[in-house]
This record gives sequence, structure tokens and C-alpha cells, in this order.
Amino acid sequence: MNRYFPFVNFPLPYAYNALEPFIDEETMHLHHDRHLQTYIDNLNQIMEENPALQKYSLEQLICSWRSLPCHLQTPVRNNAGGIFNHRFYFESMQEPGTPCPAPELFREMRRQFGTPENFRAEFKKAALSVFGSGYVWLISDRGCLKIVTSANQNTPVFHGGSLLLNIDVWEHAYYLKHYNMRAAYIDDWFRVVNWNRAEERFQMRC
Ligand code: MN3
Repeated sequence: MNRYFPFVNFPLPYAYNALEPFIDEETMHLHHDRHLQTYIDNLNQIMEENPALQKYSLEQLICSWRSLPCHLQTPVRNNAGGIFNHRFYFESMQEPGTPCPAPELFREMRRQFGTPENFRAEFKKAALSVFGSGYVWLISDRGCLKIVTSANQNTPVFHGGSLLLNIDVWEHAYYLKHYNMRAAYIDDWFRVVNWNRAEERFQMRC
């Protein structure tokens, strides 16, 4: 992923219809080509108008938005987070049925949650608990798995490889196919999770 200005909307790592029938092609077009593109366009415009920001990476902008001038804090946080969170979300999915071994992550999951099914239930509960728009994340805090939520386009403060997985629960992520049934979307999302990608992140953790 490109981490510095100018930010580019790279193609998805799979076809738009690759996640069918769980996540539909039209949603993927709108989500990637319009929603993510808007965050990229907005952040590029902010960076063009404020060249002093151009030396910062996307991650640095997300971690240090509080140190920016007041009028830039919210737009930088929203748009930098919108890019990072969406890239992370799209990279965390794959064509259903693709083998995706994650032995270390599942071993830790069993240790902490008992079974993968218990983990899924906890994660789903958290995803249903997000009021309005936001994300749910699986993070590794010094090797300890935690489920955390974030509002809007906020990104949990992270250190290196500690973010493992996220689900976008903004309505635009599921409304065309699942209408207002977020629970059905969460169940379908579990069918397309790229656990192998989460395992790679888990092994890179700090
Ligand atoms: Mn989204």
C-alpha cells in the first residue's frame, strides 16, 4: 500500500464479484470506487493545500492528528482513517472457499476464547453493538487477542502489526444486499475472511 502523498486507490486484490454471494459485486464497486476514492481525493486535497503535511505517512497522520492545527484535526483524522481502515478491510477478505491456514492465530483464539465459535460470537456481539457507523477490530496487544470497536473512521491506536482484522459496519458496506440486517452481513463476512492475512499480521506483531 502506498503510505505517502499522493495517495492512490489501488485495485482490489480480487475481482469485484469474488466475494459473491456473501458480499455483492455492486456493493464492492460502490465501496471501493466511490467511498474509498472520496477519502483518497479529500486527503490528497488537504495535503496539496497544506504541503507541510506531505512528509507524514498515512499511519503518522492517524497517530498524530491531535498535534495538527485545530482546523485540520477532524478532516485529517476522518480521511486518513477512511483510507487506512478501508484498505485494511478490503485486504482482509478473499474469495470464499480459499484455503487460509492460520494455525498460530487459531491456537491463541482457542486459548483465550475457548473455541473459534466463541470468538465469532463475541466478535459478532461487538459488531452489533456499534451504534451508527464504525468498525470492529481484532487486535493483538502484546500477543493477547482483543476485540475493540471504533466509531466513524477512527482507527485504534496501533503499534506495528497489532491490528489483525477489521469489519466495516457502516451501512454502505451491506445495505444493498442485506438492507438493515447487520447480523446477516456479519455472518456473511465471516465466510470471506482471509484468516491467512490475519495470521501474517499476528506473526509480525510487536
Ligand atoms: Mn466503508
